[in-house]
Amino acid sequence: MSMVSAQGEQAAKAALTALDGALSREIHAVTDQIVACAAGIAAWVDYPDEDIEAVHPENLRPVFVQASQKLQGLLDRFDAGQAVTQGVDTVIVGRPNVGKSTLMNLLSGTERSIVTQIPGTTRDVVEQTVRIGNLVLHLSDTAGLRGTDDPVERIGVARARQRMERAVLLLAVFDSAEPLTGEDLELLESCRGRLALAVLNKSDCPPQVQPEQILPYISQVVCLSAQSGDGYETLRDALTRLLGTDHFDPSAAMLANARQRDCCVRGLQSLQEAIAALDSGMTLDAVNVCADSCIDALLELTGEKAADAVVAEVFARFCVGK
Ligand SMILES: Nc1nc2c(ncn2[C@@H]2O[C@H](COP(=O)(O)OP(=O)(O)OP(=O)(O)O)[C@@H](O)[C@H]2O)c(=O)[nH]1
Ligand SMILES: [Mg+2]
Repeated sequence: MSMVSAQGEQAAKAALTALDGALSREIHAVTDQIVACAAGIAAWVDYPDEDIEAVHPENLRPVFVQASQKLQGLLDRFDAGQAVTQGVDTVIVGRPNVGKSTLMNLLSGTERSIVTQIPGTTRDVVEQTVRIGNLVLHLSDTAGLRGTDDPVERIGVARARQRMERAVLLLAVFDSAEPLTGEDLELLESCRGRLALAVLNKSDCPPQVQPEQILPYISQVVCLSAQSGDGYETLRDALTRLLGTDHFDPSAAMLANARQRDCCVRGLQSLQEAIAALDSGMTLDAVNVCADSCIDALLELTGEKAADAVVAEVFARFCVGK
């Protein structure tokens, strides 16, 4: 299914890799280590009379820690992989006339949005999927954010705010040829804590805004002229850094979908519980319960121990014979 819905060549490669088994190799490597620990503990605990090698918690801890790091790495890469294969829901926001639609047109390489020097030009949300570097962005160009009495524009502004709420990535545009306004500061406030990139547009004009004014709110700031395209590469590089796709390696092991991600999250949680159990001096029995649930989650991930729910979902989503 990932192959079918893959967008772009990187995406196709990433989807192929998932089928190719890089992921399964990585998960097996982790699983094998945890299984070895669990078996060692079980044998030692269950057969006290036999001559079985003692299990020392200090030997288990580094194995669990290393396994957690591997799973965490997979989870981090999943987010970058999503940006490459599925695309990122992105909204272009800013007060009227800062150049949002000009930016939309630059990124899409077409005259997708209407551009005029009249503030309040864009009202409807204009959508376009674009490719920037190895990223796919689902862009929405929106009405300029401001209070207005114009009933049509008000609807546009309300739609812009809605889009902003649900977007994954915000491209916050500012007119660097004018000092920041109250509307700009309001926007900056609402970008706090969000995945956001600030574009100081109109860099072809003498600057009235410095990146330092933006940085307390948004950590990535790019100076650009949407009109001339100057600064496009800087924007592209900042975006790939922000979304973690700058060193994205399509041949590396990658979780392919939300179900696999969920298994990985559960596996990681169980490992963290196992480490906490070790650290608080709980019995090895307790540690083994955590190790077992980690193994279950990872086997479910690779499909070796498909829970009934998974089987049901597979039959529900794919055209396979029962
Ligand atoms: N000098 C200069 N002018 C620009 C640049 N980008 C946009 N403009 C001009 O700024 C004006 C507004 O551009 P738009 O792209 O329509 O701005 P907007 O943010 O979409 O405006 P609304 O839709 O009204 O919210 C137009 O006259 C553009 O030609 C730039 O990089 N440099
Ligand atoms: Mg516009």
